[in-house]
Amino acid sequence: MKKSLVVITILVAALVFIAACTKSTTVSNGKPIASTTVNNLTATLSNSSGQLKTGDQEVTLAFTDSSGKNVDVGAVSLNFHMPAMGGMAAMNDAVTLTTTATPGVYSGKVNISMAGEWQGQLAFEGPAGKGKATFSVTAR
Ligand SMILES: [Cu+2]
Repeated sequence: MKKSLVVITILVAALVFIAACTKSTTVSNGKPIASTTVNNLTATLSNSSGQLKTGDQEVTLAFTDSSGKNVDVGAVSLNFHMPAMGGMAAMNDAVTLTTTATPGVYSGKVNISMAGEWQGQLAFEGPAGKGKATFSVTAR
């Protein structure tokens, strides 16, 4: 009786562990915030809500070809730029991007300093060549 309880406890612990592992390694693209075409690829920015907000947050940036397959683009940079307006200086909030287990899918962290319209300035260089694009996103 005692022994079977221990076995069950270990089994449950193992299942929880597997679930936790699966969750962290599975790339969840969430809901799209914005997407843009770069060369022959589509770059999609997403997060859990599909909405860029102010403050610290995590986003996912994924590159796909016309068939929807993830494409590794090598080194990527994404900066959110807001031009100067009125008495406010231009603002730049760069996204810190890291690769994930899935080539072509990048995990990003950014601190959006204010609500309003931002220009996403995207660039990459690597196995898929060189690409550059800008797209607009409204942070709420
Ligand atoms: Cu601003």
